[in-house]
Amino acid sequence: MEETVWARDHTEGFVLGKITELLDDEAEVTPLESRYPKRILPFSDIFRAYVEKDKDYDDNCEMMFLNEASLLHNIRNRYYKNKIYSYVANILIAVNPYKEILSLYSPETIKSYRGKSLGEKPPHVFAIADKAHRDMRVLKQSQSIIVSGESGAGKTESTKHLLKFLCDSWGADSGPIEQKILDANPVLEAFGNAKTTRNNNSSRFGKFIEVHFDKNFKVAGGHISHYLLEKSRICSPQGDERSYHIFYMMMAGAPEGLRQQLGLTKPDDYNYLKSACTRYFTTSASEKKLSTVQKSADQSKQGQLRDILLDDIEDFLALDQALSRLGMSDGERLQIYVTVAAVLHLGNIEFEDNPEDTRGGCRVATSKERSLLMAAKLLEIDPSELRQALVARVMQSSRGGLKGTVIMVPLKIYEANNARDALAKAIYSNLFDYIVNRINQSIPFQTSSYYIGVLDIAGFEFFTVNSFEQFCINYCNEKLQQFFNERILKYEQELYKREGLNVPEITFVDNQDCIDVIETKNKGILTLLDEESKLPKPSYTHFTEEVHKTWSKEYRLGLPRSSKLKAHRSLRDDEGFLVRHFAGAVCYQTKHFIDKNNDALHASLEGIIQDSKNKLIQTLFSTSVAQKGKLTFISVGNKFKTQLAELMEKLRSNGTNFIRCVKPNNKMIDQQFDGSLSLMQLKCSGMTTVLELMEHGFPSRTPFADLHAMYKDYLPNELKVLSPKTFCEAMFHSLKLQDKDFKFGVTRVFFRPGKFAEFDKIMRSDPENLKSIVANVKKWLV
Ligand code: AD9
Ligand code: MG
Repeated sequence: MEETVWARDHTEGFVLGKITELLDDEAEVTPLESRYPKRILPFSDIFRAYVEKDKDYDDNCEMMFLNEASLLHNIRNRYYKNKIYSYVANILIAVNPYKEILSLYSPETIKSYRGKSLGEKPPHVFAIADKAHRDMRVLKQSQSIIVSGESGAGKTESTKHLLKFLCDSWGADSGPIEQKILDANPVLEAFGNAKTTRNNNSSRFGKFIEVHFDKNFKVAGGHISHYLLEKSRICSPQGDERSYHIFYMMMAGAPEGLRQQLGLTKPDDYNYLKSACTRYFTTSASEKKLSTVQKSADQSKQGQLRDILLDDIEDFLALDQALSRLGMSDGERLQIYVTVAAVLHLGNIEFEDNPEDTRGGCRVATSKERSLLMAAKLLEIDPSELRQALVARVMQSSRGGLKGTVIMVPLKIYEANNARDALAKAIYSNLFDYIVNRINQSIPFQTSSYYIGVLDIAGFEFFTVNSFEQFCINYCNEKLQQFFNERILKYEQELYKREGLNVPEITFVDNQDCIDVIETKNKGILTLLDEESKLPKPSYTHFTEEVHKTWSKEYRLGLPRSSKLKAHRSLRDDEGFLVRHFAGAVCYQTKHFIDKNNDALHASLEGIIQDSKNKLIQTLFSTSVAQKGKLTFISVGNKFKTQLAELMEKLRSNGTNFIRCVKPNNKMIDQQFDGSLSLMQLKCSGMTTVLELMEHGFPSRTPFADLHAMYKDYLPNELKVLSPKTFCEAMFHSLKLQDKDFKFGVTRVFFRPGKFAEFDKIMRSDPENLKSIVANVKKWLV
């Protein structure tokens, strides 16, 4: 009755308490701290606790009891000691400290991790990078490092540290390849990152960065694949968020002459930036100084001040230099800036009803002529053609005698707005593709033996309203979760079998059925969406009905929840669907699925943009497939599905390392660990399931040879010559370790939770103790 336990708590995750009354299938727990109320909990919310004052563990598997409560406790405990990293076996958990931790990433630290086995030094991203390189050398196999976590959890920062470690440690002697790999980051961030409410530097695209190595395992080149740039942000960033950094950086940091040439004034003057938060715009040196002073001000205001840290002026200079080092000439850089500015001027073109048009068409608002002229000038297209293409579209007539002839259909104001936005999105996203391509060209590899690929892609997402972007990202996370299950859970159980250990099987939920609902060839949601888009009159309600009709018997698919419906009255049953993902159920609103799934511009716009005299614009649209008058459709979902399949194939043929990033609070401040928020993330990332598996299994394992190498120096010469396996048998026998605490497999020793630490402690204990152990070994051998 008096045993201390962890009891579930809504805010802390778990609190320590005593069981004060046992009921049928519940118990009453009285927390140790009186500020928490007594509670009655089912046994599934109560876990055994073993808390040693101030003790924390590098590897969560070393703990006595492996459960979600002790995991959370260890991570929290370490976080407050600035130990943000820990392991669950070979998986690294990284908690975002939201502050700089002294010398955590210094050149000395980098050096100290080079060539060290996992576990020899405190947990670190560097240890994972070093392991990946070692595995690549020893196993002669390319490696992946999968960095996951929700927005703001620290994926991109971890990725940068991994790349820095790899480039610093094995940078090529011959040229500045590694500098280019590192230069790619500020460029990608300028064009693909934005301030959101969750992260001031949020990546709005996914990436897989490959560092290639030659036959001597030195850096030989790099390659970046990118996924799903968020396009809606270009035209309509929400409330307190910003559009992509580059817009503000140019406005703040570009030389006066360039700004005049591009007609750039201040963010508030542009429709695409207006509604967003623009207060980081600093124009003068004195304002800049002010923000520098504020940087070092009161730490408690760190969250707000961090905003000011986004220093657009300095960032622009850094970007320009990075682009230049990546081999882009003055002319090419200018063309890039021109294109960015053109997007903003396009956004300022507004429309008004055209009283002269009897068919209800619109025209460019007279007051916005200047924006039209500026956009056309920068894009080097004919302004009257641009005007025409924005307010009307060409179509092939399907009527009687006119069938097949091309006709002009005037657009209503909202349609013209959509056409303008579609053009702006196409220009910007093609520019992003182009920049990634140019980076890839500048870090080519002639000889690549193997590579280490780092995946930095958004984790599972669910918001109040979820649309096509969330659908794609959650689909991706289903696939990654399946891969994680395969690699970690299945592999672990297969290892026990192979090594002949009798460990009970643990069941985990296979999510193949959920993936099927989304991607099955003929009737998956992605196919249904494409089919809808190809209809003469696509409609999201019809698409939604089709989804329900096709999948209504499948557990993974459901109607949107009624509670959600009430919160968003506009959402009717037939306007959305719910998917039961591995990490929870998400309602998707299908209203914009069809637009968001189509990457094609309407033919008139496509035509004029292809006629541009501007070399860069020509390149951006050189691969277009539009034919005059024909409805075109380029499926975003299908492209992503193909990209994802390629990525999964790479991941499956590589060795794998996982880094799970955790965001400790939503305020983006240091020294605050929100228990239930962090626990949720540990659950979503599969960490609690792994621990459950380990609880019944043997989480620490070491090959006989490694144990022998580790401890032989503690032994007298005559025992050093023992074969690794005999050595281990002799040691374990002499130490009188209990049989249930370890198992001998075919190639290695397996330890029950917490027992490896015990073994290590004895081996490294005082010499007198060791002497008696050695004497025992000798006796056993005789
Ligand atoms: V998103 O899905 O792109 O929105 P990420 O990439 O997971 O997200 P990011 O790496 O951008 O998050 O981290 C967010 C912020 O947390 C950074 O801008 C830093 O201010 C802070 N951070 C993250 N990791 C560290 C760290 N190891 N040390 C110090 C950190 N600060
Ligand atoms: Mg990121």
